[in-house]
Amino acid sequence: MYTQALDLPDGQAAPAARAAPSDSALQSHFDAKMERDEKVEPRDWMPDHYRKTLVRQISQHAHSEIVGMLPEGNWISRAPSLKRKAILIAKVQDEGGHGLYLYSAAETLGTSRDQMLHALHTGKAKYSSIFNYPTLTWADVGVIGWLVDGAAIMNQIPLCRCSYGPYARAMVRICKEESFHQRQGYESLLVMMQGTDAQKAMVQDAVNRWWWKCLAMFGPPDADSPNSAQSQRWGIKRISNDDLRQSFIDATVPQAQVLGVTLPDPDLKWNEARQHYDHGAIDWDEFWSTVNGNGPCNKERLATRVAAWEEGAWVREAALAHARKQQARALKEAA
Ligand code: FAQ
Repeated sequence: MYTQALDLPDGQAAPAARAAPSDSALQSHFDAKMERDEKVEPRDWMPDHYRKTLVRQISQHAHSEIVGMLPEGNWISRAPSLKRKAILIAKVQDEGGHGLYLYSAAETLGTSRDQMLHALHTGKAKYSSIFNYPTLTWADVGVIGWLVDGAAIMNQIPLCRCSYGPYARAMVRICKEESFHQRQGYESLLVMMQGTDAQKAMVQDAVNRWWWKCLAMFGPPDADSPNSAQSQRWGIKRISNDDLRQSFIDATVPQAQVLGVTLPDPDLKWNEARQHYDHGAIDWDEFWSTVNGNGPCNKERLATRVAAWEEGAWVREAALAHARKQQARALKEAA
């Protein structure tokens, strides 16, 4: 019978403490696995730096999903119809679910959810720059779906092939849902663009405000991206920040044409030789200022998350008390 028990047939002594594989043997085993492009699973040995990089990226990603609920959440009570309200509630709820899968994936690396949330609430952890901008009109909700979710999908499809199994598997489901989010945003803009001049102007204004911020979402240029090279060697990131940004621009320009909006970049032009669109310069000073806490909504976003955590304390306490009662009852019944 198959067993994982450690007992041995009678009379057979346990082998004298088998020598633990040396760090260099473990490293070679890990390197060979990377070479074969195999998945790393939670119980596998991994270098500390690989583990730390994953915890950093996955927890930042989880925080982005949770903080990302806020800009659109502001519009749930103001959605223009019951249909749009139902869609928006479902979308915001999906983002919350993505955060939870991602916290779970990060927990498999030995960092607790409390530790990750503490880092977020004390301003030590990063989350995507994009969620520090305000949603001024209803058109912003459509543009977030079209452009922010569109950029997120472009960045996240390659993460379905990430070398770390739990992250890769979480991303498969997340990408399916993000793809619905992108389409609903685009569809709501298509409807607005068939409306009044004021509605069309509202969409154009939202595109003007979000376009450059979405390009910055992909992270700094490759030459200024300290983590990219190692993350690509480890198969965590499969495609570089600049290449993903370029793919996003190339995919989005024709969509903007169908929609009938202008992307706010006078230097955006098809380059026949490169077979890509050239584009203007991104304001990286503004990006870093936002990443470092000085964007228009950083303080508001963090304060909202901290308040939600504090106001939810009674729910966590009640759930724990209930679990303890159930455990005590089960023990009593078993006695
Ligand atoms: N914002 O060396 P790199 C979504 C930081 S989810 C803030 O290039 P890396 C769904 C970076 O952390 C959106 N910080 O870093 C949704 C690093 O700092 P650190 C989030 C940024 O990790 C839609 C430093 O700059 N998606 O939208 C940003 O190799 C609608 C140097 O950069 C993910 O998190 C930024 N934009 O590449 C929800 C995807 N970019 O940590 C609601 C997973 C860079 O060394 C509504 N993450 N930084 O202190 C990734 O793919 C990568 O982590 C990158 C950055 C590409 C974001």
